[in-house]
Amino acid sequence: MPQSAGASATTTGLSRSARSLRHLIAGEWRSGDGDEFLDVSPARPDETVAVGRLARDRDLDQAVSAARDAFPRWAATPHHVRGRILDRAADILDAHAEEWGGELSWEEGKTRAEGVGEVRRAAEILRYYASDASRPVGEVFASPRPGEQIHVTHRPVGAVAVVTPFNFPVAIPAWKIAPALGYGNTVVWKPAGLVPLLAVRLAQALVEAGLPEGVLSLLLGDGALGGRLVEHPGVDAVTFTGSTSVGRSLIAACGRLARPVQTEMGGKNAAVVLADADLELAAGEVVAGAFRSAGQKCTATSRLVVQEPVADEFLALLTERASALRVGDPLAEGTDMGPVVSLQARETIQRAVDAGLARPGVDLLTGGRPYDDDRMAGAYVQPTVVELAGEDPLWREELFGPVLSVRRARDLHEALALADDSEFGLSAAVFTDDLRVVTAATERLDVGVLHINSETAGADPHVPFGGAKQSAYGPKEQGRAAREFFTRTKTVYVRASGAAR
Ligand code: UN1
Repeated sequence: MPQSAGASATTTGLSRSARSLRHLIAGEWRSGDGDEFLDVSPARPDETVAVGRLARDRDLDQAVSAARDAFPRWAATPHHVRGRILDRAADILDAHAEEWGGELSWEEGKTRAEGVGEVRRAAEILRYYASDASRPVGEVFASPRPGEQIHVTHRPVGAVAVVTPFNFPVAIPAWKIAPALGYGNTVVWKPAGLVPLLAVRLAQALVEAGLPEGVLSLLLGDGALGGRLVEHPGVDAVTFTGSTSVGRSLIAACGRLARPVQTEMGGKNAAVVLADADLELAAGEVVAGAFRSAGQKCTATSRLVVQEPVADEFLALLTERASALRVGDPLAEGTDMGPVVSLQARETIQRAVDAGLARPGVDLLTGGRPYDDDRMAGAYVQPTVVELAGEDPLWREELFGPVLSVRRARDLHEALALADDSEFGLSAAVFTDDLRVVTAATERLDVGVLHINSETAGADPHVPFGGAKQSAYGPKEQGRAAREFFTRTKTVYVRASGAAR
C-alpha cells in the first residue's frame, strides 16, 4: 500500500493567511463585484488560499475593449521592446520562484519542488519569446517576374482570448501569453477557477515588468465566463488548453464565428516497455510519467504496454516503486506526490477506479483504495496500477489522476498497435535500445510527441508541442510553431517602379 506522509508534516516559509484576489482590467487591479468565491487548498480543503469575487459581463466587455484599444500601439511597438518586457517579467518570476512556487503547491496540490520548478519554467518560456525578436521574422521568395521580390511577413492577429487549465497554473499560461504578446497581440486571459492566485502572480510579473495598460487583462471566473470570452465579438482568436469536451465546444463556437482557434486537449498516453529495455530506467520513468503532479498532466503516462518476456519482472519493479511513493502534504519536505486538485476530482477518479475493479479482467496491482487515515482527508488518491486482460474503459478514458492501466503484448507489432489504440494522440514513450524499434515507433505511432527512453511528459520552450487525433486542434504550441497561430502572414509583392520595364 502506498505510503502516506500525512498532512501534518512541517512546512516551511509560506504564510498561510488567505490572499485577496483581483482582476486586471484596462491596467487597473480591481476587486470586482460579482459573487464571492474561495480558492481552497486541495490538501486541506478547509483552508482558504485566497478569496475573490467573480468577474461580471461588464468586466469582460471592458477587458476586451481595452485589449482592442491597446492593440495598434502594442503591435507597432518594436519587437525588441516587447521582448524586453517579457525578459523583465522572467526575472521577476525567478526572483519569486520559491514563494510563488510554494503558493502554487498550496493552491494546486503538486509538490513544492514541482511548483518552484514550474515558476522557473515559466520564466524560461518568457525568455525564449523575449529573444524571438532576434530571429528571422519572415521570408523572401524569388519572383517569376523581373525586378520583383516577394516578401512574406508576419503580422499579429489582434485581441486574443487565452483560456488555461488548472494543472500548470503558470507554465501553460506563459507559453500562450508570451508568444501572443511577443508577436504583438493583446490578451484577455481567463484561467481555471481552481488556480486564480498563480494567475494573479503571472499577471503581476508582467505588469511590474512594464506591460502597457490594456495589453493584458486577467478575469477570474468560472467556465461560463470562459465561454462568453471565447464568443465575445471583440475577440480575434482563441487559444485553449483543457478537456476534450470543453475544447470541442469551443471549436464549434469558433467555427460558427470563423474565428481562429487552437486547442490542446486530452491524452491517454502510453509507455511501451520492450523486452530489451533497461527495466530500472523504464520503471523510474514510468513512475515519474504516471504519478508526478498526481497524474494530472495531459502528457501523463496513463497506459503501459509491456512485452511478455519481461512483463512479470517489470510489473514487480513498477509496483514496488509506485507503492513506495510518499503521498501527502505537497508543501512538506520529502513528499513525492500530493493530492489531486479537488475533492470533486478525487471522487470522479475513485469512482472510475472502483467501477473498473468491479469488472472482470481488471486486476489491482497497487493502490486503488481510498485512504482511511484522517490525515489524508484532502483530495488524495493512491498511486494506482491496474492490469487489464483486454478491452476496458480504463484503457480508453482519460481520468486525469494517478492511475496507470497495463496491458501485455507478445511482440513489437502488438505493442505498437496497443499504444496507438486510443482516440487521443498526444505523447508516447518507448523503452528500447534497438534502432529498428525506434524507427518503427517513429513511423507508426500517431502522436505529437514521442520519447525514446524517457517519460511521456515534458515540453521544451523551443520545440513544437501538441498532439495528434483528438488531443489537439489547430496549430501546435511553443517554439516557432507558436508563430503560426499568433500571427498571420502577409505576402507583399515588392517592385520598384519602372523596374520591369
Ligand atoms: C508537460 O508535460 O510538462 O495540460 C506539459 C497539459 C499539457 C502540458 C504538459 N498541455 O498537461
